[in-house]
Amino acid sequence: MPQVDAAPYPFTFQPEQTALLVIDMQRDFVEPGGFGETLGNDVTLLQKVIPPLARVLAATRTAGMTVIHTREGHLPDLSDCPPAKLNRGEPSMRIGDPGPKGRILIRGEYGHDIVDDLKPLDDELVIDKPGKGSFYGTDLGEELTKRGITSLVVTGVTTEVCVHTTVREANDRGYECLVLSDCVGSYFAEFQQAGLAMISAQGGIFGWVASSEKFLEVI
Ligand code: C5J
Repeated sequence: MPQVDAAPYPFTFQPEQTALLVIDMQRDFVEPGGFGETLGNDVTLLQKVIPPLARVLAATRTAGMTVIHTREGHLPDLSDCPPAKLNRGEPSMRIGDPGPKGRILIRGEYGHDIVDDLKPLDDELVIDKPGKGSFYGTDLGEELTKRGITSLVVTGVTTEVCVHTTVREANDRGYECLVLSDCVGSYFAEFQQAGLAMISAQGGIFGWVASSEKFLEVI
């Protein structure tokens, strides 16, 4: 069985029972004019995730592993967006407002879609989620069960929000999660560091952490 040099100890996995999960690599989070920027963030900080993640994506496809993408966003009538989320943070523009890349965080808009360098293939599953976690309000759990997936290699943005929420949800559902440290990104350096440390602390309380280089060595 392949074994990745990871913290807090090596991560072993069966490639056919493992999926690469690419979380929310949407223009709305990583490019100017989207949701991330409306909350006051420097979105260019997330762009360094794209090259290593593109290498991992290519390698997992070549290895024949399952690849699943997620997108955070809402229906055009906002019926799946709780007022608490809509109003939080006094943003410069709200979810659903028209922005330079279309309506902010709305399904079907240009800004809501995944960046060109990480574009899903036609046969790859794309999960649209209304919340921060990838399991909440989606059929991700059923889709993983259908495919016999028991382990997840987790990538995407942002480390302390959607990546963390998803890893916690997955951990409670019994999945083994490996988070690739250079393939997840935060708008805050201190949250990136603490977010990764929290996953592998206490003997791997939520899962494992390794660099993409260590993962690529074994697939
Ligand atoms: C946020 C996400 N940060 N994908 N979403 O609101 O992490």
